[in-house]
Amino acid sequence: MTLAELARAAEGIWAQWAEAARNLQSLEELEALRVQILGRKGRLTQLFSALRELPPSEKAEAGRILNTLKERIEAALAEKKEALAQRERLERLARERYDLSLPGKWRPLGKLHPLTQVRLEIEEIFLRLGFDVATGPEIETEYYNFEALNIGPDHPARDEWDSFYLGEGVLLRTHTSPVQIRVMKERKPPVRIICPGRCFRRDNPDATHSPVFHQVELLWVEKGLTFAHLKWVIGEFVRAFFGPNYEMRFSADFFPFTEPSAQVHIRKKGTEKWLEIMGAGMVHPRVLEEVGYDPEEVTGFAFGLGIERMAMLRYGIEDIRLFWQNDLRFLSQF
Ligand code: FA5
Repeated sequence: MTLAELARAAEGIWAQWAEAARNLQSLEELEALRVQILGRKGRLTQLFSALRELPPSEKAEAGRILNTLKERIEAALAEKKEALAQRERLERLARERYDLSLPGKWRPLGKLHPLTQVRLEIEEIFLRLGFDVATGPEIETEYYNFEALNIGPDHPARDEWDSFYLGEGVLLRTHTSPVQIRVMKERKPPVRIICPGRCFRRDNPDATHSPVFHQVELLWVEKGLTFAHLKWVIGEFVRAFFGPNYEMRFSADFFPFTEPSAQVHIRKKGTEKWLEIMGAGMVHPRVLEEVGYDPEEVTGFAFGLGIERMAMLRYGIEDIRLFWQNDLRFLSQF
């Protein structure tokens, strides 16, 4: 081969590259072309082998031609490679594009039952006032549910029709007051507790009565407590729970385990109707004696409020049965 032939062959290779490069569609095709020209048996590689046949005087010039060609082709290859890669990237992005107009998947979010929310809120208010939360069993004995609370055997509340009896002397507790007795028997004064829990009565279900309902009991026993302390605690609680737009009123009531006893009513300022929210009173001396406290030493007060009643007042719910129907249209509003 002569130098002139070699130079022509080199031009032919460039022409082949330029022609093929115009029609390249993919990185695979580009790689195949690279192998054809620069591979171990490629056209340019073979031309480098042909150098040997040239006379020494022409070798330098021939080498320069071939190296220049090799550099041009390599540079052009790299440029083409980048262009093809970019095109493929854009095509893939177009194919995999997210459709932002598609509606999202709706997953319903669980929430606490409104009665649980109200209970937790009541607990929080009393924890801030320095009360502990105590609990007791839902299955009680007549002793804790009635006797220790000064409710004699002939008291109407002991009638079978009011309570669910499970056996002789054993019943579902009708109020949370038995927890008072259990706690006082275990601790020495001062005692400052609240006891939230479920209660059971043979009440016919109607808009304001359910055979299963919840109460929060409060008990504070310490030296020197008076009815004024009771009023202060209840006032603080009503303000914290209902806000400043409600006012409260006490009226006389009777419970065998408190003396004196009171009912607490509240109403929205500017409205007519008072609603009873709890029974309350100073712990009866006989109850204090029953648990081993000295009524000359310490006094105490207690109240029991209905959680359903509080929730109904707060949210304007007219029928207590809504709490138990598990209708999501109702529950999801809270
Ligand atoms: C009691 O149960 C007393 N243990 C409260 C008490 C505690 C007084 C400590 C003094 C000292 P009463 O039966 O009134 O009292 O019930 C208290 C509250 O429980 C009522 O105001 C009412 O909100 C709620 N309640 C009673 N029965 C039902 C019922 N069937 N359904 C829903 N709530 C009820």
